[in-house]
Amino acid sequence: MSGALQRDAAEAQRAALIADALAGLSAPRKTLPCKWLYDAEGARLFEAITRLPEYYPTRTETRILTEQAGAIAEAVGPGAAVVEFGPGDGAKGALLVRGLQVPAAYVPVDIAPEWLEAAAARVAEARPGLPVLPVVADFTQAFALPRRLGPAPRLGFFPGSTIGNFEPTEAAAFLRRARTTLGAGARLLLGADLVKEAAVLEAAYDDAAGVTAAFDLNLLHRLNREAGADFDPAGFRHRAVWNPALERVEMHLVALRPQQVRLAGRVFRFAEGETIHTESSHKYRPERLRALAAAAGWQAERMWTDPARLFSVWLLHA
Ligand code: AVJ
Repeated sequence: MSGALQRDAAEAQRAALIADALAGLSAPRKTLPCKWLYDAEGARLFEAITRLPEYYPTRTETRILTEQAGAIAEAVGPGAAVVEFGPGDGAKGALLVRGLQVPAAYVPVDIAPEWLEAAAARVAEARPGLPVLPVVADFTQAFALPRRLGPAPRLGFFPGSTIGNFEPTEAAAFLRRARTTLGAGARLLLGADLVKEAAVLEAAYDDAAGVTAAFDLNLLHRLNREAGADFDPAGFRHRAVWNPALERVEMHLVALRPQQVRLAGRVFRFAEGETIHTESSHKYRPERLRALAAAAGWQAERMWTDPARLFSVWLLHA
């Protein structure tokens, strides 16, 4: 991108952050969309989270993808065009295409072009000669696949339990759109974290080393940096709580004392103990995941899990 275009994109992003913050902090129960957790510092902290002893999802899913690589390849068959929604650093995409039987292409899809390059390079290295066709798009909206894919059977890939960040109705909408994007006869390999003991879940989102707390509190630093707010991050603490009725872990920033914060010419008041809800991570019982998929036009073909049944990897077909 040219310098001017990059500045326009950054300015549009700042305006969207301010609009979301004004709306979220005006709500009766204060909230902020979790996507704003992932600036450069947030992405660095999330990467550190994936290596924490308490945070089991990344290593468990990687273990399932590694140990079941043969079964996955067999179920998918040869010649698949792999379309990954939000490839991150490409580590899981590389793991997948390395195990598949002669994949036709790898298509990483992300709104941030700088992330796509890293993922594309990593997968190209894992499978030399495989066509890699990055697409810059917001995968929560409709987008077109590259024409060059031709009639190769599509395999969508959405690992990491990122689906858990969506509200259930948004998750169903995403799955329906993915089905439309991938087309008739497509498959989808989907990672979903499973419901388990509250203590295990809460520790995974509130680790002893405080990395997740720093990740959550970075949102206030970001609002100060990019939206001109005057949060005192020391006036808040991170809390992770399992909500058994909604089967999700919620992250909140809790005000430690009454305080007020200025943002874009407005003043927001916090009572002691009042929270900003910053992220939800939904966990899925297998029967609920199957029902969610079915409501969006997908049939469950296979489900793989680990011996402790912490995490699930699904192969769905349209
Ligand atoms: C990136 C959505 C998979 O919900 O487990 C981890 C984000 N937040 N710790 C998750 C997250 C705090 C993560 N996902």
